[in-house]
Amino acid sequence: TKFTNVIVRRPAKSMVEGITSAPELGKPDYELACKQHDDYIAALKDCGVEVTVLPALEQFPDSCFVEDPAVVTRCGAIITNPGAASRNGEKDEIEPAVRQFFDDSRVKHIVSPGTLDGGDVMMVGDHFYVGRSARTNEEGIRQFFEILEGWGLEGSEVPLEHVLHLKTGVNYLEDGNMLVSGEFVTKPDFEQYHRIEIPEDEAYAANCIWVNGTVIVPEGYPAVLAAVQDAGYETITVDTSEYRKLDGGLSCLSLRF
Ligand code: CIR
Repeated sequence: TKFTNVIVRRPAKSMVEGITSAPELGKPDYELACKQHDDYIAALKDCGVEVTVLPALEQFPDSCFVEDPAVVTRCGAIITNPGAASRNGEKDEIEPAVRQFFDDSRVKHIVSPGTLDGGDVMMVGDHFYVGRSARTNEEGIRQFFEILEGWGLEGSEVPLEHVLHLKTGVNYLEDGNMLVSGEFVTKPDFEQYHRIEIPEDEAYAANCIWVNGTVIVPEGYPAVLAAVQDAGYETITVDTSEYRKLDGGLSCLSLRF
């Protein structure tokens, strides 16, 4: 795998109204979130990708989490049907951006009653693991696999118990290495990989991203940083504290392809 392009979207001031399961962390600070977003873009550029920066969308408080309304593969793009009502319209906003990179014939859609969030999709080569979650339903997964098969790719379903999205707790770092936390430590689906187990008190940092040999790690998780470096990766840390307040991590903030 090698990524050439990344799409991100600037956070909106309305992000303070974004969906969260952790209101006790407080509301995000918009100014700080913008600074962290700048740092995120800089880190991606350091990994040698071209970054397309889309403008903020005030009408969608969670729209900086561009990973959810689309899944981009080496064969084509899938515009999803996001499972949260307040986020569903983000699909129409991401589509024109994705179309800049793909011909019409290579852009497909998940349609109702199927729902799917890109945060539930983890790419491992030509295999795509899809979490069945509160956001991603059986019909959404069925449509997703049908599209993949049309491109000669394949997928398998992973039932989720505790996490919002699949990639909340498991992320592939290429080279057979996978970061796993919580329920993913013991799932048979991932037994075949070299699993780097994350301590519970650093579970948030299971959401790291591999970008062309470098792994971007959230700032403030020393055990995870050391484990990733021990696995042989160059690392860059980026503070994502304001996105964490909305259950968002590093992967959620970009589409990488
Ligand atoms: C949401 O609940 O949809 C947002 N507040 C967070 C989305 C995180 N996205 C992701 O894990 N891919």
